[in-house]
Amino acid sequence: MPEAVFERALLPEGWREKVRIAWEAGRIAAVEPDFGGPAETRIAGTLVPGTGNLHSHAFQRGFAGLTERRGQASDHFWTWREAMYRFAGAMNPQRLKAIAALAQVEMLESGFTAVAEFHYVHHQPDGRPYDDPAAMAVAVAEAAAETGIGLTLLPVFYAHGGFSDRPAGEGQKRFLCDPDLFARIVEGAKAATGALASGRTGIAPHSLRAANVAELRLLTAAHGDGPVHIHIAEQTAEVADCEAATGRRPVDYLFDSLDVDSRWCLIHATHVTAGEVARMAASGAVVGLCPVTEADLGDGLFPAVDYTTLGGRWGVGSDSNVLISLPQELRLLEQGQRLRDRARNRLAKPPLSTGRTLFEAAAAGGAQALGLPLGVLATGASADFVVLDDDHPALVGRSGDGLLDAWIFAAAGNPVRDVFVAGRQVVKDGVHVARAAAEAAFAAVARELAA
Ligand code: NGQ
Ligand code: ZN
Repeated sequence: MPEAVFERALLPEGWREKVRIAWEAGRIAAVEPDFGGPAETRIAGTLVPGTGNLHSHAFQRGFAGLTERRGQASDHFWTWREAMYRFAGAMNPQRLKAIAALAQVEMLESGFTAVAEFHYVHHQPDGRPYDDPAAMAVAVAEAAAETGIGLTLLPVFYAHGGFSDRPAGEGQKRFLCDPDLFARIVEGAKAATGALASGRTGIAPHSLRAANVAELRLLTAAHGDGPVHIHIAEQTAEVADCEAATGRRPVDYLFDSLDVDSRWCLIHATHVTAGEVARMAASGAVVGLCPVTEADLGDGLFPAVDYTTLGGRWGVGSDSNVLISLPQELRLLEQGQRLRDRARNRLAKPPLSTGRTLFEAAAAGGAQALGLPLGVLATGASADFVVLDDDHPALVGRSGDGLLDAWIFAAAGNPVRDVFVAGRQVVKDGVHVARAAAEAAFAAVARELAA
């Protein structure tokens, strides 16, 4: 059985030293702090659990930075979406695999050990399914097999262009499914993730705009286990459309229509009333916050102080992958609340520091949202390890919670040194073992798309 003694580790009970961890078949078999015996492998640095990235559209990594010009008097989410649709039109399985692999390499190097891929570009450019209707989903799983990242694959159900079953637009035809075609894509995704060391399949009705309540009921019943993710209340226009169509705001409408429980992950949930905040917090669902993308797209600020005060669960996602970084997501989440409130340490739960509070909440919420046993260093959990180099200039001289604070709030470089997923080392000395190959494949696609 492989084992290692880590100099220091964040266990469920807190910081411990000389922690022996043994693992078997990808799962932690034993955790023993204050280990005094001999050890073949001693790993210096500070061990923390792997965090699940609960929301990604991998292909969007390929157009990061391409929408930073104002094309008209007012630029906003919906104009960005038009540009994003044009980019999506150029995807095929081979390009998607290359882009997803680089995105996953960057996720792993930043401290994420698994990703929930909210996957909706299913069909050929003219809207016809590929011979294997799951070909695009399989491409994401093939990237994960190469990078070693844990993968919760979430095939997206997309049927309408807006509330009241408005017809889908031209730019959306690659996304569209009826429930039968969708079920075939889910089957393909299950086969592909079943072959991974850390894999899972769930479902993702895209939004209340793209899936109606009857479809939501059908899908959640037909795919009776595994995570259910949905985009909700990200933009004020979406809230207004929902109110016009249903008489209710999106989160209230969802909760009035379905039994929203811990299977659910509500992506963004930016525009919510106090009543909606309380309903979400009481439900056991995870709110999927994507602060880097939400800032980039001008979405608005989630009321995280109110929500966490009520015990609401949350995690973070890199979403548009405009910039992939676990610490940046956590930092921006906290900083948004500080800017609004003109106060500091808004999300801390003393005596824990802000960094520790953020890190542990995102690790727990990410694991729940992905439906994978990560985010904790305990027997039975996935052997997902992130080792911080505490000799790095950003961390040197810090200890305990101070290491997490320095990593999240004050590190210019990247102090993540080693990363293991399901017991397999994928990042060594800060660099993914397949980075060179992933960069080369990505560069070929990026040049092709720019030509
Ligand atoms: C998406 N992304 O599906 O990629 C969405 C935009 C939509 C973000 N919201 C499209 N970040 O919501 O209709
Ligand atoms: Zn999204």
